[in-house]
Amino acid sequence: MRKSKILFKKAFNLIPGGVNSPVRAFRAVGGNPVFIESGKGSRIYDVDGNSYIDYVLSWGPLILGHAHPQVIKAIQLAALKGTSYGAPTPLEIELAEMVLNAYPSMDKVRMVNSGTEATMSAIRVARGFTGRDKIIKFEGCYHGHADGLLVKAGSGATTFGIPDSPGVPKSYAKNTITLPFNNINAFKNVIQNEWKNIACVIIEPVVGNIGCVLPKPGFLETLRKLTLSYGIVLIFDEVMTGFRVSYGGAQAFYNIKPDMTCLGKIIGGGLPVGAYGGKKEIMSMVSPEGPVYQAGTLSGNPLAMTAGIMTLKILSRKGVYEKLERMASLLEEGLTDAAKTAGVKTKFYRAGSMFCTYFTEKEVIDYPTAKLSDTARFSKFFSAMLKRGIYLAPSQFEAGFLSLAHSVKDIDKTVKAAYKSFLEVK
Ligand code: KE4
Repeated sequence: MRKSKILFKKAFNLIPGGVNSPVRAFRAVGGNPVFIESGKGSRIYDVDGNSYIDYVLSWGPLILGHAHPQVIKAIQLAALKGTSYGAPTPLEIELAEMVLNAYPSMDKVRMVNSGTEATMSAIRVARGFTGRDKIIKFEGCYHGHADGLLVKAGSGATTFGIPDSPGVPKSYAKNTITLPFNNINAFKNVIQNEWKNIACVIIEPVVGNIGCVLPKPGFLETLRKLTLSYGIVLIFDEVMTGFRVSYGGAQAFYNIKPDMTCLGKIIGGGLPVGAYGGKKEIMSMVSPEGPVYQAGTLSGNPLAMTAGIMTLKILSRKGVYEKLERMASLLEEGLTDAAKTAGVKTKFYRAGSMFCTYFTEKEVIDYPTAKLSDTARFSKFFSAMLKRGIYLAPSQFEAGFLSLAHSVKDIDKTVKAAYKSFLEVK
């Protein structure tokens, strides 16, 4: 880890915390981050020549694995023609058609450059469409870093939000109501008084930002029913679950039709893309068609569109999600058995090929129960696995991901490393 250490020291003097996104700094698990030189298939290679089986996959986008030859080739050919025009291209139509075909709840979709931009814009459109100011989010759900979303549950009956980060004005936070995930009564209590002020509810249908927390049966369905009856826009933040838990995302997986959907990660095939879309009566509010402003220099840029189109083309092939399901269930069985045999109490949750191993013996159904997990033990496990060439998400409260490039051999190596690592942290 010598070169990584030197690079981290240097980076620290130039970039806040030495990283361009906080979770990469390994603060939650201790030690120094490894600096990556390259990736290929299921593996990444650090600057010191170590190789790792990668379960982070750039936090979800690389569902085909690193440097997929057809994606790389497509990007190379597109780049030879130019990188960005700031003018419409046929590629944007092609990706929009693929997304709308996969998400029938959406009539129209706008490309942006990140998941944050997608959720921030979707909320503005929902406010413009309803003329209402308040939004509801759920504890533990992360929707990017727009001010109104960095808000935690406030005290008091209507749980007015309080800023979850310095720099977020109280005036912004007070328009965000944060409720407990999987608690439909808390939701009912708030909307019966507040509904006429609430523009939208935004939710991660499977919460990947506290690990992997599944919706209780009926929770999403009741949210859908109640938001419909009160004219509240239901936004599914599928930045992580879109094209991940199934080709049609969590909304297909759970058969729920939201009013708006946010996407990102996988639809960019490893390049920066976000997207938001929904019913035509809502999306007709978006400039220049409607009065709600939203724009972006590189939105829909040809390289990102090309990478996304090729990625979705490969994902739409027969048998792809069945293969991901087989590998994910093999990993689930292996890790669960390894922990049990080693005598370590864990809970494993999975939705398609996103998953999380919590170091706890209690069911994890929301943020408070996730926070009961033993993060110190997770950190030791993380380091023990890294030492054995397995690269997990450097936080107990992040999801892990599989790609089409992960082999049975990779899973086997991972399970063997996990057994030894569980023994080590026992
Ligand atoms: P970006 O702005 O990072 O592209 O997307 C924000 C976002 C929105 N919605 C959901 C459900 C998300 O998971 C994310 C981003 N996810 C994190 C991982 N937990 C990205 C990793 C990071 O912040 O570095």
